[in-house]
Amino acid sequence: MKRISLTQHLIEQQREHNSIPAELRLLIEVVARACKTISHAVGKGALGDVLGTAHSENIQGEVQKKLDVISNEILLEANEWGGHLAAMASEEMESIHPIPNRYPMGEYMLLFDPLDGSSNIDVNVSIGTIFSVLKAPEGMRTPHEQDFLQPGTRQVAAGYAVYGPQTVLVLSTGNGVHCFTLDREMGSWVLTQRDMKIPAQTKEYSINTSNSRHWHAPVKRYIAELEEGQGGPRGKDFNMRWVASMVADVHRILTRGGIFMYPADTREPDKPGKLRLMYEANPMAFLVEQAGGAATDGRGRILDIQPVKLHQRVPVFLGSKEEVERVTAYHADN
Ligand code: AHM
Ligand code: MG
Repeated sequence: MKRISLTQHLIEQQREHNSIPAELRLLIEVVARACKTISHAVGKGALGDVLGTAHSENIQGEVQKKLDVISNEILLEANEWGGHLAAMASEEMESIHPIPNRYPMGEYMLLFDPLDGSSNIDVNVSIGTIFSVLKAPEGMRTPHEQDFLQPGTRQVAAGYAVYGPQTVLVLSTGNGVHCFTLDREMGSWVLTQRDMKIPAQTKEYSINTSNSRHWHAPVKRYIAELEEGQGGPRGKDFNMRWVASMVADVHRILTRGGIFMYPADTREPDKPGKLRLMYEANPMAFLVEQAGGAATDGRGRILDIQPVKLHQRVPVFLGSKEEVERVTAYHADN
């Protein structure tokens, strides 16, 4: 098999589609390099003294794990000096991180969840990094949070890495979704799947059912129908999978289909769901749509949402198109 590296793939995409300017390619390669470093740190586990909590809280009031903090630092340091970015924003930082003025300022802005699936770190279950790339607004001099508040349709690239049995990087620059596997001996990303596609139909769903008593009626109805299986209105049996790392659940869906849901519920009306729009839902929605799937907040397309704040949360329904459309239609009925 001819091995195609990440660099070669990006250059070829640029030639074919003219969609990846050199600066963007550099940015993606730096993010990929940082993911390699994070993968290495994750892989050391107890031997690297990277497990456990960091005795600090992030902006969402969640206790940070040591690896959350380490991964955030790795991404910041890797991306600061290259000259391709104007600012960064992260799940782990309350405010945006403008590029220090000792470095040249670029035209892109990077958002990330440095280590998604934090509850799985200490138990050796797949975790990952999610990222989203936006362009800085025309004429921007000093970056502010406001400059990041662009709908997901404006993303120029998005991707995630999964640190699992294999370390993979899944990426889109708007011309399909492509998967790279880290060759641990060579230290390089090798293209292992071109054009990932999500089948429109599925028999697999993914939701944290421990919250079921709090769900709103449309979600209760949808899940009840799936659970009824062959004898119910859907006329077929469904299987359920919940890793509790969005990266791993989405990766399964990109590989073999399925629907992933993290709905809003009745508990806290001011907190619509758990996942964050700008660095979790938007990049995943971009990838899922690029792979032929759909992503909504139960009402409309996630990528069309005009963000109002950096750390805002959003209900998420994504994956196989027919299922996402069905649960979204149930919301409209309500
Ligand atoms: P995190 O970014 O703090 O790790 O939280 C996001 C994660 C998602 O990866 C996952 O889908 C979800 O939280 C799991 O939530 P739950 O604890 O309800 O299973
Ligand atoms: Mg996360």
